[in-house]
Amino acid sequence: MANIREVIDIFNFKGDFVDVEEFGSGHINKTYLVKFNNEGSEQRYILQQLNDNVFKNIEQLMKNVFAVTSYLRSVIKKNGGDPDRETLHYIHTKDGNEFYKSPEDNTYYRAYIFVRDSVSFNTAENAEMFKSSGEAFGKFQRLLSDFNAEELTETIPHFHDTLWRYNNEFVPALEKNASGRLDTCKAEVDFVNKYADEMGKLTAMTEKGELPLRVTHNDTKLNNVMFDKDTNKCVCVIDLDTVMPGLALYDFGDSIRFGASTAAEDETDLDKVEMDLDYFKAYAEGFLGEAGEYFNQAEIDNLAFASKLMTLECGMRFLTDYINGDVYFRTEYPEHNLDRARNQFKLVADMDSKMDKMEEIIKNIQKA
Ligand code: ADP
Ligand code: GN1
Ligand code: MG
Repeated sequence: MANIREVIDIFNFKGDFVDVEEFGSGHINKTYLVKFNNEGSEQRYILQQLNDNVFKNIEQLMKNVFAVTSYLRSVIKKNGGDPDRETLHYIHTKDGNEFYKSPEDNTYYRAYIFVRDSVSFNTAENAEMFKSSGEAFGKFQRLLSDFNAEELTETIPHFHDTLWRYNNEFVPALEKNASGRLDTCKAEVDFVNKYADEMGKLTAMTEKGELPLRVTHNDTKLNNVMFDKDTNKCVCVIDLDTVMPGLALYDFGDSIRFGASTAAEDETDLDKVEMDLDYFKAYAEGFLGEAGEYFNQAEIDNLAFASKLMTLECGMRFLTDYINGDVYFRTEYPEHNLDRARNQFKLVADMDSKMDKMEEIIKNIQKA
């Protein structure tokens, strides 16, 4: 890793450097909070070392995020919003580049302004707050509805193609057993195998033209949206690395997976892990209130199923990474990925038992 102070000097931050610390709880990039003093007032920035094991083409990824943020800025401005606060504002390097590649070790860095007076959360404090995140991700999708998807490169191909991940990542991981851990997670592997028949449902419907491809965020967990620190209303959707053509259902489902759970994603007391139907309802109201008018009936009918599928997929990805020896997600201890997988599978089982109720909730929102 390059020296972080030297990296900070590469970017066009304003004022005098004060402090830098590691920040946030993302599983992919390495994030720093950087403080500057600009003529007596504190200016905060976010500096990130990009994960080039996960993102194979950083140049294209940065083109994507710049294309999306500059489009969003112009739409937000046209609608009378505040583009400086409602979308990410990237800081170029002093040489005018969009990112910095360290010649020492080929690591990649980028920077943006810390969204003013905002905070992110790993759990929503109440249903109202979670509803606000539904509005934010629904609005994000609505604002991008006329964005030309052909401008975007797929940063991670097959990102939410659950069956593809099963056949091309999960099954090969079992065969290779690179970490030698397979013996320790037999029950979890059986759990995934039991669901193999359901994994291809949404991709098959997409191929048949029943579900339209849209420009979607694809990583809609609660800590990828910033809330106003005083009002607890969402101000800005962040973490745009996976904005690609996808299904509205992926964005909905992934939010439910993370934010409608009664516990954190890595809670090990599984009795605490459940799908909260009030949170499910609140998010659905927020999301559909903003973007629902664009959705066809097949999309609406699969919102509950997609929540389960995204949870299953994420659990399968954690388990795959555990078996591969923790090479993808950041982990804090050796069994972290296994604990995350168990947690997600508990949630899948709970969603299965609540599927009728979840579908009923969606029907009632549609009727209202
Ligand atoms: P990762 O891909 O690792 O999840 P993120 O882009 O989501 O990285 O950033 C990690 C965390 O850093 C976020 O959850 C959020 O708390 C914080 N963060 C990122 N960008 C900003 C920003 N522009 N303003 C304020 N906080 C930010
Ligand atoms: C990762 O980057 P972050 O922490 O917001 C992952 C998501 C997973 C999520 C699970 C690029 O999201 O797909 O759903 O962890 N992002 C990538 O918490 O793989
Ligand atoms: Mg993130």
